[in-house]
Amino acid sequence: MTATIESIEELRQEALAALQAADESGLEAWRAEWLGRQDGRVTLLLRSVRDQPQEQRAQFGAAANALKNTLEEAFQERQEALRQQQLQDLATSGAIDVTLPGRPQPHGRLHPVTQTQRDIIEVFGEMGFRVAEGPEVEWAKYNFDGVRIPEDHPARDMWDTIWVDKEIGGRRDMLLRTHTSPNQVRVMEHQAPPIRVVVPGKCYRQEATDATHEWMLTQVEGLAVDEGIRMSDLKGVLYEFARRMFGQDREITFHHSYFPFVEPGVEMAVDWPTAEGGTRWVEILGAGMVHPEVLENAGIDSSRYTGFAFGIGVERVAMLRWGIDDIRHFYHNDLRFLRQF
Ligand code: YSA
Repeated sequence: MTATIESIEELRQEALAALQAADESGLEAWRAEWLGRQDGRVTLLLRSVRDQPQEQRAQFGAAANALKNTLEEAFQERQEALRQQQLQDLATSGAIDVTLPGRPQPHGRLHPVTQTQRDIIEVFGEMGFRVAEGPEVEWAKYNFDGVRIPEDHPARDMWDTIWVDKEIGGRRDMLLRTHTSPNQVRVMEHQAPPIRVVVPGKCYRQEATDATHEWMLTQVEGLAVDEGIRMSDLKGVLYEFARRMFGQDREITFHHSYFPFVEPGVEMAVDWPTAEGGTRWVEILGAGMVHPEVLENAGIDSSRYTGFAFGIGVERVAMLRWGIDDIRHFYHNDLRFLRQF
């Protein structure tokens, strides 16, 4: 039977009445019957537009489309009304108490070492240092040779290295980086002076752990290379960093130290009040003036440029900030500890 304009109105009434009568389980069947893509009654109606006499086609088509839109909207409304009704029923039957406050969602937070790493980067960022990153699995060429620790040199024993047991190109010289200093070379290979950069990241050493040593540690490497950079620039920058990190009252000391990639080399330590009322020094970083050979290894003219570099131990800084007496707390994943920060 060919539908007429009048029959469209009848269809509308029939469909809406059926929708009102449908419950949760009848809804889908209603949708299939009326709006189904293949043979829904409205779909068939739309398809029959072409069978209409030419002069009625436009009007018929518009009416059929309007019917489709009306039914789609009505369907959405009915679905929502049934959902509300269902909630209402649950509430009145006592199955749920809608007046109870919602359950709070637990919030995560940043790990104290991550917080400290970010704060360190921010302090240096304000002093003009940008951030770079490098790989945790590193080549010996960068971790050692590039910073003047050649093979068989006793300085390789400064850190017990975790090597990757894989031969590449006839050599086994891939390792978990022992420090962030290989990034000095990586940065200088790609950037000409002036350079001001900090490189954060995890490092790994075969360490016996104790209250101040972990086998996985976080460092923030710093490097500045330019014309006329001097030791006093290094001290000024590190003093400013310590003041911003620990406040005015914390005491800082520098003492001489040896690293093959600097000359001269220093370590910086911060005072730690002991239980007996005294203080002791906790070393937080190694630093120095970049050795000219390190500059030359990376293709920088050491007769023109000088630089300073440092490697800060992030866990140690976090310990000093918050008075944490044992580094091992950081990686035990005890929420009672981690929630305090
Ligand atoms: C020195 C001179 C430079 O021009 C640049 C960087 C450096 C630092 C050098 N690469 C280095 O790694 N020195 S270090 O072995 O003395 O470590 C630096 C800092 O990392 C230490 O002061 C300490 O704060 C931290 N650290 C070292 N071993 C650690 C550790 N923190 C926790 N656990 C360990 N096992």
